[in-house]
Order: sequence, then C-alpha cells, then structure tokens
Amino acid sequence: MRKEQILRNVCLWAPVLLAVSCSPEDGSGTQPAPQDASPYVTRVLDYLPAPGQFVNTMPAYEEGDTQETMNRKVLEAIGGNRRGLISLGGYGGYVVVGFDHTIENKAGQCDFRVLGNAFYAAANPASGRPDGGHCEPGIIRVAYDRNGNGQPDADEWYEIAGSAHRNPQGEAWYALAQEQGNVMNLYPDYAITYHRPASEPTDAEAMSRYIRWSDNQGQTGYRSMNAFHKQPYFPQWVQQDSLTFQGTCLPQNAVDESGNGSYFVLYKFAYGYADNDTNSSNGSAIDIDWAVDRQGNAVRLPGVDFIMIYTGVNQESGRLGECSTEVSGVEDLHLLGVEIPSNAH
Ligand SMILES: [Ca+2]
Ligand SMILES: [Ca+2]
Ligand SMILES: [Ca+2]
Repeated sequence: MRKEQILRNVCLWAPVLLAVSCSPEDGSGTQPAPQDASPYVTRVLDYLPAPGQFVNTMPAYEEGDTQETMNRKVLEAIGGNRRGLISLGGYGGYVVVGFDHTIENKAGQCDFRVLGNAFYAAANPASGRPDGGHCEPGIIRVAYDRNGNGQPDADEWYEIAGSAHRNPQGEAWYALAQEQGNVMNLYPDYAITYHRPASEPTDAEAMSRYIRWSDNQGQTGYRSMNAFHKQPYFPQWVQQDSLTFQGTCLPQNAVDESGNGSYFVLYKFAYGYADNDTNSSNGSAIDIDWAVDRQGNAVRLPGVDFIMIYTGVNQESGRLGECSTEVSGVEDLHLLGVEIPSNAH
C-alpha cells in the first residue's frame, strides 16, 4: 500500500501532456461555489512526512495508527478554521488536501494561501539583512479535477512556480547564503531516499548519525536527532524500510548570523511558497496562474480542487534541526472576501 502511495507521488508529473497544459482547461470556468461552501480544508487525502523532529508528534502517532487514521488526525488538526499545526518533516514530506468546492482562479488576483508558522526574527530586517527568521518553504502543487471523479489524477497536477523557481539568484539573501557555502542550486528533478534506522540512538554519536539519506545528486548525509525531540523521527505507521521523495529542491536559505553555529536565520523567499511568509502577509498568498507544467510552461486552470504541499529545502541548521514545512490550514481568499492582487508580494 505504501509503495503505491510513493509511486503515486513520483508519478505526479509524468503523464502531463503539453497539448493539455497549454490550452485553457475548458473555457467555461468553474461553477460558482455553493452558498454554504467552506473556505477551508474539508478533506485530507494523503499525508507522508519525511523523517524529522516533529514527525510522530504533529500529529501524534499512537500504536495501531494506519495511513487512514493519520489522515484523519491531520484533518482534525488543519481542517476547517481550527489552525492546528502539522509537520511535513524534512525535504519531500507532503500532505494532500481537498475542498468542498473548486477554489476559483480569478484573473489578476491571488486565490488562496497555505497557512504555516513562519515568522520574522526581531533583528531582521532591522539589522539591514533580508527578511527572515523561521521561514521553511514548502512547495505547492495544485490540481483541477478536470475529469470530475473527485480525485486528483496524476495528469491533473501542476506546480506553483514561486520566486526561486523563476530566478533563484534573485532572492535577496542569495549572496549571503552562497558566501556561507550553502547548496544554492535549484534542482528541478530532485529525489531523496531516507533509510529506516536499525535502532533508536542511545548516545550523542548515534544521534548525529541517526537517519541516513542519499539523493540523486550524489550527496549523502544523516538526519540527526536533537536533544529536544527524542521520539522516533521515521513515520511509524509506514512499513517500508526506505522512503523516496521526488520534486523540486530549493536553494538552502539558512544563514548562521552568529558565525559560530548558535543563531541561524532562515530567510524568506520572495513569494510563491507555503510556511515562508507570515500568514497575514500578502507574500503568503498564491495566484493559481503561477502554476506551470513540468517543462515550466504556464498553465491556465479555471480553479483548483486539491492542493499538495511538500517541504522544499534539504537542510539542517544546528539547534533548529532540519528545515521542515509546517501547515496549519488553507484559505480560499475569494470566499473570505480577501482581495490580494497577484503582484502584491
Ligand atoms: Ca488568480
Ligand atoms: Ca480527477
Ligand atoms: Ca515552520
């Protein structure tokens, strides 16, 4: 079952046809949302975090939990306007949510936002440094239920191309991060595999070499366990011994402003990601017109029925641990009467 799920993730892009993606979906737009439609998440279709310090606690895993019960716990946390918090863990971990109506794509307007827990450090930007604090960008994919079967089919997914998708060098903090030696590439076809640890660590050495990972760029490393979170980091309801995630991988945005490893700031990407800007900021709003196909061509969707969010950066930063996107909900801006122009970020 788990293998099918991962294959499904890997296959999200595969069957996208240029002929479909370059034309308006049906020319007729969407049906108006019903009067009693909810502006918030009403379904959780899938949840698979990559290993991380809040995995198995946000939401809490209990003995006997299955994929189905974990999905339900995620819905209980982030469905409606409850604004609980779930963690997607390290790079690649994801959640797929749905709605009771199609979120309309209004021309020139942002259409929804994904809520997270990003915040700015008090010293930024007062110090003259770029906006930043605890910004852990999640990449967003959207699906319009073109065939009306109530499911996001593989050929219905498109990725929201945020600022770094378009121009990584344009991020305000690019030079600072480069100077520190961060991995600054944007990998459009990244894949990473995490291996289940043989046992839970019992000393500091084992904690630092906790969960081994390798990627398709020839890099390997370990997800370490930190002193603050000592529960298992590998999702406990998963039976497999390894988990592979695939997608776009963003440049590393964490910079050690102390110079001695004691104070990392995770800088904000300009726009187009989840858990990257404060929930009330225009910079957290998303225009469905930013969706692109696998070749990077813009697509015109009348709206979206499903949203997938996955952690977009592979990095660890001292005491902060791994960069892990958190999600606390999704808002349909139109149903809430919030108008944010597409270029307002
Ligand atoms: Ca729009
Ligand atoms: Ca469908
Ligand atoms: Ca976060």
